[in-house]
Amino acid sequence: MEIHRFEKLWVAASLLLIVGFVSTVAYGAIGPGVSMVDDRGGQIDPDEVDQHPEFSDPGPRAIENGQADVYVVAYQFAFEPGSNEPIYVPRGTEVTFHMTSRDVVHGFSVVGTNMNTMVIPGQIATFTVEFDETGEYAVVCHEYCGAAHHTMAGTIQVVSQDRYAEIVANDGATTTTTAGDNTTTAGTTSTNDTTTANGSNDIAVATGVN
Ligand SMILES: [Cu+2]
Repeated sequence: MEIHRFEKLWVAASLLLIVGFVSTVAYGAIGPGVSMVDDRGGQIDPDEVDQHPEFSDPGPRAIENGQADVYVVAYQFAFEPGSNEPIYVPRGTEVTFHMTSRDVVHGFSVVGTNMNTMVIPGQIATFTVEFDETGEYAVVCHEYCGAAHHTMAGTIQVVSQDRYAEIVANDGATTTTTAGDNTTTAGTTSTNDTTTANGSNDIAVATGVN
């Protein structure tokens, strides 16, 4: 059977395209570390976000062992914190963001950087970053989430570690869940004794299984 020259050419071209597409996906996964939101951050009942030991009081947590955690809840059409008040993060410290959604799928994209994640109801998305300088970043929702999606935005405020400690202390003064929860390591859930004390242990254990 004779195959026409052009036929061979097109087969070769399409094979080359496929190899090209697979290579870009492989590069994204291995190089810049692009990955799907998985179970590393744990799972959560989207209807019970308000009862979760951390997400019931979202916001920044104190720096421990050179590492800080920040909890953010997304909903139609805001980030909490983020939209009404900035998300404060410390400069020169590893910051792990823990994010979940109360309603539909949202996105969290930090403008001008490669930081972004999908925020999926039921799932806790995490990523760790370090900010070298103080300043402000804009955050936008980059997953269409409803009629006012285009208004869903916020800011990240990078402050000095001293200022950050002040902010966390002031925030903690009005809540009961902040103290003691900070020993949670990034991406895992509270298995420390202190979570038992605040009565939210069911949820902490449920997410810990994952
Ligand atoms: Cu949104």
